[in-house]
Amino acid sequence: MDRELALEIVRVTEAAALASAQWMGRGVKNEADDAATTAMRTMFDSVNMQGTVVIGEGELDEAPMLYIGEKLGTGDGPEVDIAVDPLEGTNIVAKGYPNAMAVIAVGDRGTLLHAPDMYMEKIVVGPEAAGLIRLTDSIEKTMEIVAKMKNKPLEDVTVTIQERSRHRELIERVRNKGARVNLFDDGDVGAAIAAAMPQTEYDLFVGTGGAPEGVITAAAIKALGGDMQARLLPMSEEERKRCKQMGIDDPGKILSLEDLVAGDDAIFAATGVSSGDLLSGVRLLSGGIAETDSIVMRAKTGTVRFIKTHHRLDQKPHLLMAN
Ligand code: VTB
Ligand code: MG
Ligand code: MG
Repeated sequence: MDRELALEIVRVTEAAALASAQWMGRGVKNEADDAATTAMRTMFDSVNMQGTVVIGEGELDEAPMLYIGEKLGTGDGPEVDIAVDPLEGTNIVAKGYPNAMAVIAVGDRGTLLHAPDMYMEKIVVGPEAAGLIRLTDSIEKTMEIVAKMKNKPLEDVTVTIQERSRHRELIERVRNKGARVNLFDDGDVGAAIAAAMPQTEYDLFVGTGGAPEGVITAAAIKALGGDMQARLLPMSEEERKRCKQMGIDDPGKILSLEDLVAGDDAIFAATGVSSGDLLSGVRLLSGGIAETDSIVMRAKTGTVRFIKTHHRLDQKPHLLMAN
């Protein structure tokens, strides 16, 4: 993959974020998702690559664009796998809540796990505790490891968990151990990455969320030098069959960061739609100017860029499909 590809990919997440932000707080999620997906699909056409969607909006028969197997890019340039979530947090945007982003992960052909759309257990830490965490360890043991490696008392350790009834016991155990809990409603990609970044006050991410989101998250964790383990959670015979179809023979396997994203290179890009732990959302300023905050990182070099961009919306009419 060329260095330039990372910056090209940010233009794509920016376009998706700008388009979906028009739908912020309007109470309708499909329109917000469609706007993000259409803008992302349109922008991909100009990117110099031979891309194939491995994680997208669904199968060919259920999604009109960004479906699994769809070819993206100019047809020139590197052969890459693409994982997208054009609007990570559709409910969030509909309700006007924080933490929504447009996200993309790119890897060399064959490096991204073809994760089916089902639940996945995940644990994520930053570089300090890399190589030391196990999904199968108790949460108490994991917190002790993180506290020691980050050189802080256990009561200062902050654990990020999605607020769901399935996490009730987990949350209780973190509190009983004396650590702090950072709950969020939706959007576990941003929440998990924030827990692995040195610039935030969060130390550990645990819980069950989407499997596609897990693979996208892993690309970022690789670039940050953090660590992640995961396990698919098929809940039915149909979901187990789906794993087999996607080439996953043992769905119960503990997946390492390398299993999720193989090799030494991957690109992750995200643009905030509504403000969250990782990024600020799209600001619609006066005079037809919009400002976006994005993050783009590349595993090969470990470079992390925060990009603030001013957009003249009157000169980008193709991105404004909302009204
Ligand atoms: C998860 C999480 C996502 O939706 O998939 C979640 O990975 C779905 O969980 O970030 P529930 O079924 O409990 O709602 C998100 O939060 C948003 O897509
Ligand atoms: Mg989505
Ligand atoms: Mg999502």
